[in-house]
Amino acid sequence: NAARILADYQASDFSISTINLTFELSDTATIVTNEMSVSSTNNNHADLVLNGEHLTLVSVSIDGVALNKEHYELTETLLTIPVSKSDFSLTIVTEINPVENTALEGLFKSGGAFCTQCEAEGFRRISYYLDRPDVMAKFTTKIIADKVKYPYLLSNGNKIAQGDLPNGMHFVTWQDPFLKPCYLFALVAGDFDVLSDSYKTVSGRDVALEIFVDRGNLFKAHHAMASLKKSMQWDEETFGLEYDLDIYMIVAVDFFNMGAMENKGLNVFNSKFVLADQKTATDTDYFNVEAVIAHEYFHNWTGNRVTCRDWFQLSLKEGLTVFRDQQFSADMHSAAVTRIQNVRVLRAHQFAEDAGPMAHPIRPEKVVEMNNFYTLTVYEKGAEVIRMIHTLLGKDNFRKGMDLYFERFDGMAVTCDDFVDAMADASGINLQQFKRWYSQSGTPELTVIEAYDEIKQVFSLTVKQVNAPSKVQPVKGNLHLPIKIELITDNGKAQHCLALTESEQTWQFKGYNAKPIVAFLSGFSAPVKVNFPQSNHELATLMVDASDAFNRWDAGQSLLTGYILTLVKESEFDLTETLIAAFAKILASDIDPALKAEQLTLPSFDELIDKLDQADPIALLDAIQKVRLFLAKGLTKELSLSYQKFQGQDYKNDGQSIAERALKNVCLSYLTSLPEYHELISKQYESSDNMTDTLAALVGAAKIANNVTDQLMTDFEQQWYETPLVMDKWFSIQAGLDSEKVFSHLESLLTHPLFTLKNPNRARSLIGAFAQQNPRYFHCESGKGYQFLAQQIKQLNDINPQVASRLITPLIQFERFDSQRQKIIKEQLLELAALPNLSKDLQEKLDATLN
Ligand code: BAL
Ligand code: ZN
Repeated sequence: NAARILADYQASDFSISTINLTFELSDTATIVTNEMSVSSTNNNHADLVLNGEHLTLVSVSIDGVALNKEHYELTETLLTIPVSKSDFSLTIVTEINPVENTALEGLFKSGGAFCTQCEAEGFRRISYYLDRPDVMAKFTTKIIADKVKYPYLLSNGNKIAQGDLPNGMHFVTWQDPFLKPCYLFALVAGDFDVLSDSYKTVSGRDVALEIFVDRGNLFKAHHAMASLKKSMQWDEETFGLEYDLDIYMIVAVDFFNMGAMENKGLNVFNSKFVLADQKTATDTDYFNVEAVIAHEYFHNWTGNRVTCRDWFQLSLKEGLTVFRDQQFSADMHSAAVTRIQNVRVLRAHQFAEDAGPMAHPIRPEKVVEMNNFYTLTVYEKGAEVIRMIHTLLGKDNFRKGMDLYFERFDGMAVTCDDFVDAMADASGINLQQFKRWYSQSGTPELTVIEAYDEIKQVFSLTVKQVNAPSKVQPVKGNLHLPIKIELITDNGKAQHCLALTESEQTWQFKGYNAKPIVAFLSGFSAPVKVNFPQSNHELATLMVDASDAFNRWDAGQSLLTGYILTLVKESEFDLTETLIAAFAKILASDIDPALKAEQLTLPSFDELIDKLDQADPIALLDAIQKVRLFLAKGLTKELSLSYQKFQGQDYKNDGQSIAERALKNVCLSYLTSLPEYHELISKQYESSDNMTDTLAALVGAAKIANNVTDQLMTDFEQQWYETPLVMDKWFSIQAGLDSEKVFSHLESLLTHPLFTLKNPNRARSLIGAFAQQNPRYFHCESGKGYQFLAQQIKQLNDINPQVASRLITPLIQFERFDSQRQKIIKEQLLELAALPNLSKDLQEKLDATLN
């Protein structure tokens, strides 16, 4: 399990110009014939060393001459071939077993269909190859399979041949005209319903659009299709980027480790991010389908046309593409609400990752298992870094930078430095210091100090930055970051964008005849933690007066956070009416109901635990619950009015209706924390005509955990037994049961006929949901919650190491909790570390945590 190091990068000694693949598909013995044109790129006379794992080698030949076993060396992961020519044709035949491939990397079966996942290093489970993103070839793929079972045979690019074969077989041949690395290869074979449409690009080319779904699900693909067309148009309008093939295909599968995959011309999607209809998908599901469709589509330029030189550069395509999908969502919906939701994810989860044992810069420097680096840091913090470039350069310069990036690097595999250099060169703005964001891990902490000189009428703002050293990076430099602020007085408001580059800087603002109130970090202009003690009065003013919606929301969150954290320390502390008054004002205002819903939502357990040192999680949960009850009691009338106003309306799928449902369901969750309102839960459940309202009622039911809960769960199960994505919701809600009974439920759910660890969505829906959404029982003092998770990870280690490695996150971040809990978790981690067949995915994380 040797680590790979960024600094060791070397270009390949060989290039592959074309690769012709033939797949003879069979469940347990698929034959892959791989003919490559190989050339030496230098005069090193090196051996050709190909990656390959879980393969049975059938034959190797060079220029048509078969090699004997003595002519090459074979290990579990490499095929080494000494070569004497500089240009040759290499043919390798391998046999693979898709059915046994429960890791879901390479070629595997999802339900009845064959499909592939090659990023990051899955192609080596299909054939021996130079499995690295900087080796780019022209792919031709012939697929042979049973015609009845697999009427659709798909791969990248354009269909160039098809026909029938003896014995009920048929074939299709595809050719991708674009050079690509093997991680973008895809193959799908199955029987589907197809939703077909088309898109005329801005230059007038017709592109066929096809979405493949399980038979019977066609009516659930329309939202995905509409999202695809919006994405294509948005990328033309925003970045001048047009689609480049004649066909764009999306296939939805139920067994998938990731959300989706941007294979050239043939995206493979987790069905969770394709299928949506009123009855089965929530408003959040609709939003996510659109965002993921957009994300994968945007990769066609940022990822496929320009790809990564090596996997350390993953954020080159992921940070940039997340930024692009966030901007798209902001344009399609409320920009403010979209931004707030991005920030919540960052604060609740990315900050924890960046403070934990697996902390890494957005461009990691050392990797054992690449799959461990598809992280919130590379994706979400990576997107924040791109956003800061956007802020520092401005929209127009950013666009110039993008244009220059494509002009320089189209068709190439490049680095994060290449991207930043294009941005700097196009704008004339120096980004040398800014590049530290790519090499330093950890969340910077800013401290803000105000001073007001009444006589000179000058207001000063001092900002200090601390980039705390970590084990891996004992010395960190100052970062360059944009700080947007607004100064608010009775006379008006002024916005500024400050560039912080030093450890401490002071800015002076003249002509203030009173101390202004500062709205700091407008739009969350940098991914930092802020230490800026503002009075409750100031926060209450900002909640209403700040121009920026993020600032208004954030002020409310700070006010709530202050109360909750005080209650953790002093459980007898009396909450004040300030809080009630501030939230009553919000409820009575006429702002966007979706924004209101965000303002009324308490900071999450994960956001708050980040602000405490070695906390007792139960004390924190009790404090959150006290504030929730205090607000519910103090605002019963207002909450009830808002609830009634929007309850019982017929379902509509427009922005206003979605916003109203969001607000209504936040009101429901407050109200049902009071016993006299419990009846709302079954009433809403019975009358609901959409999944958002049904699910909100069920979440409420899981909180009250009584016999109504059981009735509703049984009813829901009977209704949705045949619909996997809805049953995932059913498993999740039960994992969130707010009662000691959750442990017996979990045990029986593990033996439910529909439960299987082999399906990642299902595994996450029960085990992930318990660990992430039921903190009270996950962290219960006995350690039962931790033991449950560790037991499941043990099994997943053999079945699907990627899923196991993702689920272990809350355990490896154990240093956030009190010493007793740390001790129990550590015991579990040590047991896992002693597993005989520990995957390198888990090994890497356990090594980082325990050493
Ligand atoms: N490239 C892996 C899936 C995604 O980020 O789109
Ligand atoms: Zn991506």
